[in-house]
Amino acid sequence: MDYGANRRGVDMGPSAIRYAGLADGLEDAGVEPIDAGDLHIPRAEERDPDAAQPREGNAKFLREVGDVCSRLSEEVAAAIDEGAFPLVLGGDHSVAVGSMGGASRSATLGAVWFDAHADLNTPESSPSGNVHGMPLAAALGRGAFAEMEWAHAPNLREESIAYVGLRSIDEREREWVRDSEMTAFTMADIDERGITAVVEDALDIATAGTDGIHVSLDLDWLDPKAAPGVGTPVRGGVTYREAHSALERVSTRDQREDVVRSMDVVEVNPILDERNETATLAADLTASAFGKRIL
Ligand code: Z70
Ligand code: MN
Ligand code: MN
Ligand code: MN
Repeated sequence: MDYGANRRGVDMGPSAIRYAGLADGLEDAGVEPIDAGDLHIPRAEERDPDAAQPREGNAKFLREVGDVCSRLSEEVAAAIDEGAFPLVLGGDHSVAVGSMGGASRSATLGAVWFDAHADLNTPESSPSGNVHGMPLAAALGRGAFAEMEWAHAPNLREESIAYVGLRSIDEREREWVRDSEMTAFTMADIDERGITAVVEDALDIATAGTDGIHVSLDLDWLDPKAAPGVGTPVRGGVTYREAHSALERVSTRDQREDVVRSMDVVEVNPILDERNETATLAADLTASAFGKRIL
């Protein structure tokens, strides 16, 4: 879906990631992929034109996002119940509310948030009205989200959320991240300590005292040179190699401790991409996260 994004086109992300060879990459990782297809999501134009206007504070298409996330949450919870691993392809990052809602239904959940952005705006604080800048606030039930049944994931533990690679943050978000129990590893931390140490710390934080973790990969986490096909590129992101290394750490930890419950891969925008390279990178990074290795 693209209801939560500021640019049209991320709704085509899943097609592009599939086309780029996601299933083959997962098989190379030793996984047997089952494509559960797409949720039916009416195009924005088919919706009430008023939905594109900010409402409920400053949030566009909020009811539409809520409807998708409710349905996604059911699918994710059902997949886990069946013993499968839910991998959610966005779409814009607001789908993560559904992923985390479903994954935390019968377990306490931590999260590792690979993203340039904090995604902690509320409808009240959002400068843009784009819900993809709000999924963590929604899942934590902050601000206006407290009243929204579809949003709040009660078993998501704030103290078990770690950002990795944060570098673009709004003024209110900065205060809230500082005051929160979450841990933020910024690009400065990665420069100082290296990607491996930072990701290991993030995994320690997310796994301590939880039943499992959600891994959320926003492709704008990477430097725009490596991932040009995103709606909100921010200079100074992680490199192709750092990203692979990070997701390899995730799979190594999961192979050892079986802690990863769910994952989403979001914000690939094929319209803005160059020769599908961002979608290809998304597929390759996902394969790394599931254990694909060079040798
Ligand atoms: C800004 C906002 C954003 C993408 C999150 C940016 C939000 N903080 N953009 N992820 N791709 O509008 O809330
Ligand atoms: Mn994001
Ligand atoms: Mn982002
Ligand atoms: Mn596992």
